[in-house]
Amino acid sequence: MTSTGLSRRRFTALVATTSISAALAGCTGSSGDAASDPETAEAPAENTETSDSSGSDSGAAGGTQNFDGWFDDVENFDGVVDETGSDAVEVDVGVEANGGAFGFGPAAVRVSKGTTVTWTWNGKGGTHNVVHTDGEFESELVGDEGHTFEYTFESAGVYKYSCVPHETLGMKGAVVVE
Ligand SMILES: [Cu+2]
Repeated sequence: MTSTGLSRRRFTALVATTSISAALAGCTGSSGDAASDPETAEAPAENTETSDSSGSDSGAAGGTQNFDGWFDDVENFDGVVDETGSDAVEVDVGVEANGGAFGFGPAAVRVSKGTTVTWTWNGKGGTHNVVHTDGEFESELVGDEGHTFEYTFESAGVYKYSCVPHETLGMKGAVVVE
């Protein structure tokens, strides 16, 4: 029985080594095993970023989400930017809006479950933060250009957030996760 145990162990070791090198090959972008790359496979490059017909064509519930008035006083809210299918989504902090550099750009994005959203400060408008209304995430309060904060959205839902110092001016945002 000892020999069986041994060879089994060697087999396992061999498999482990093989999958590691396969993974490495995938990372370096060698085109050999592209078929199994989920990132390229699942990105159908749909360009709906600036679709402004959000009201008319989608009869689906939430097609014309008003976020319970969350965006009523947000000058730069221009519908929900569809980023579903992207696994990395960026939002600018401090875009020109709401009487100064007090906007999130875009104010509202729709992403797929598991997406990491990265907020990047552009250095304008003083200090900002990114604070979820229900406390699931909260960034530092900073003004440095290039500062980033990221959060990975694992559950479906609507996540409203704001920059606390400028919330009353309309510096508010939302991430819709589906
Ligand atoms: Cu702010």
